[in-house]
Amino acid sequence: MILTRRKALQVGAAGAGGLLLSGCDALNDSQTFKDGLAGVGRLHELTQRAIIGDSLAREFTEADMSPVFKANGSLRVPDPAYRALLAGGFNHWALRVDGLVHRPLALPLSALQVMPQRTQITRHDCVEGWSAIGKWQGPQLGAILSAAGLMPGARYVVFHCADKLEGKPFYESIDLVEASHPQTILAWRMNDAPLTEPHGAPIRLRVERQLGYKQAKYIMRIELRESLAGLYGGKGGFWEDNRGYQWWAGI
Ligand SMILES: Nc1nc2c(c(=O)[nH]1)N[C@H]1C(S)=C(S)[C@@H](COP(=O)(O)O)O[C@H]1N2
Ligand SMILES: [Mo]
Repeated sequence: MILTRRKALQVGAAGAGGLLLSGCDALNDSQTFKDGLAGVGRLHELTQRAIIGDSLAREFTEADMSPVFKANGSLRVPDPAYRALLAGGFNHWALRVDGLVHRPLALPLSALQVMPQRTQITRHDCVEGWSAIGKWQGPQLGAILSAAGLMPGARYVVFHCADKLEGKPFYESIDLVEASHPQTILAWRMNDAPLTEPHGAPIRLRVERQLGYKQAKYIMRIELRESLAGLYGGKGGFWEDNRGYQWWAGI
């Protein structure tokens, strides 16, 4: 289904009203807490999440914004299909939302741009030892998931990206708690200008309570899944599969 402008406005209204209603079933299911308690990373996750609850990441003012925001990881996407979309100003691009949803979506950039927007000035922390404060704008991920309608089995939100690293497709994932957090947005604007290629055009994830490597750039498709097993290396992200980074990257 292609979302029209009118439909996108309805989506926005639905998203603002009841965030992720169908997601609550999955959240209340204690199976999440029975999964993999053995790992230290998991224990850290549960401890930290019990403390942070639904807290907001710190937001800053315009005066705090970094004069230079480093780009990291992929800076350019060689894939010919991506290059054609970029050359066309992403007018022929649509974000696919599929997997365990009642209504698979194909959302053009214009639809994402007319949904209710959130703007936030936050600090990005990369594990490689640098931070930068930038301004991000875009619709809340929760509103988009509400529009797609989560099936009861949906537990993870996977972001499939246009770039490859070391010949492997880049992907990342978060769970429904992070996905429905108010500061979790699909940013198409950075520092008051459309996202540039180095920073992830046409859209990138901002999941503000997590480290830099979770902030997936070049998102082409969002897939709702019950499990991360069987997807690439099975650990939920490129860095998790190939560098041993923790899936839970809470700051
Ligand atoms: N698709 C994709 N997303 C990605 C990466 C990447 O290489 N490819 N690198 C990650 C890392 S490690 C960081 S620190 C941030 C960097 O975002 P920036 O380039 O806007 O600074 O993007 C993250 N998201
Ligand atoms: Mo990073």
